[in-house]
Amino acid sequence: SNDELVACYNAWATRENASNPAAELPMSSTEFIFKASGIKSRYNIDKVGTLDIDRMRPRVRTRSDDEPSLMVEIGGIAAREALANAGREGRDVDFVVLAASNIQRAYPAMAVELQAHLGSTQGFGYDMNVACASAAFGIQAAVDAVRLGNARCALVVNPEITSGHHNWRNRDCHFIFGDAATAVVVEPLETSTAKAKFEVLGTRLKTQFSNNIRNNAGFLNIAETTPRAWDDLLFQQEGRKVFKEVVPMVAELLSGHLADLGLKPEQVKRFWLHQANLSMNQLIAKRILGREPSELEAPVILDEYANTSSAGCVIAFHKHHADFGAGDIGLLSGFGAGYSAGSVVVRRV
Ligand code: CO8
Repeated sequence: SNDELVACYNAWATRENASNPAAELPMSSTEFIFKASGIKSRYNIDKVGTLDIDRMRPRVRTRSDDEPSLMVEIGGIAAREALANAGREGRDVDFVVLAASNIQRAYPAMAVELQAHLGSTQGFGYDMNVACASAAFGIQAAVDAVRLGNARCALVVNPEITSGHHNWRNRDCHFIFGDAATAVVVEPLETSTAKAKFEVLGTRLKTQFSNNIRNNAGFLNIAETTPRAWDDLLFQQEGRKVFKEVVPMVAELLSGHLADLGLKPEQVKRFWLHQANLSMNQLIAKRILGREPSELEAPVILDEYANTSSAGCVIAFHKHHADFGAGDIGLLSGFGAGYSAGSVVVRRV
């Protein structure tokens, strides 16, 4: 909860200030967090380590090379649930895209490990990192592969262990992220055995370079001539600038995509938007619709989950699609670092 997180941060900041009064670290507050972001709580892969003021990061057990990786383990749980909903099993999968904000290791690809973990012996897999837009980018790759006949049962998995690359000692953003994993199955409509089918009417992606969300961790760190500070290897952002620049970019992308598909915004029953900030989501939906969105039109899951990076829009879809009837149209969108943004327009079959 916000209270637990704030208590931990404030205890740490108080101790730092006592040992170095010049530090003047400001205190965090539960009220600010909810007012500025709409977040009330988040899930965390290891709450104990994250709330330990001597550590303030999760404890992830170092696994042997023979054990499933953590990303594969949590991605596998989401994948199995998605496959069950689609009436499929792991062995049916012939394309795995593992798309997330940070990948646990360089190689072998996590997607290839996941493919084996699920019992698939056919096809191929690869990893992809497009930050918070990773789900939308992964879905486009899956849709294209299925459309071209390169895959018959594609799986897009987003294991987002954001707690491992987050700076829990930065008061301005320590509350933003949560951990989660999501998965989506993409197949040709004719052969799909899913109970609830959604036809993909179109996908559209956009990127535009910005340094306002950045993480400098990478394979060249060890070779760099000037070692980087520990917090330079974690998530960092200019939150205000992100807010101001990403809202118009995403609203324009989504409006343009709908127009090119011959759809009016009012024909869209639901916008499953990336869950980063409540007012950001409301503003994007308002720009597209030309009025305030209702809670049903742009559902929010961020209060419980916080920003789970690419998983957020898929969680919103997962929790808010059961009331769709045949012909109802929805739009899923992820956006974030890069900048990057994606739009996936679907119709319930
Ligand atoms: N408690 C109390 N006060 C605070 C706190 C706090 N915790 N934090 C800041 N304040 C204070 C500030 O000091 C400031 O005080 P003053 O006015 O006196 O200077 C005041 O509150 C306002 O601060 P801000 O201007 O920073 O506050 P905002 O209203 O802008 O809200 C947000 C901050 C919530 C961060 C907001 O700007 C926001 O949500 N922006 C959009 C961010 C966003 O969408 N980022 C996307 C990143 S995610 C992504 O792309 C994927 C990356 C990979 C994910 C993996 C992560 C580990």
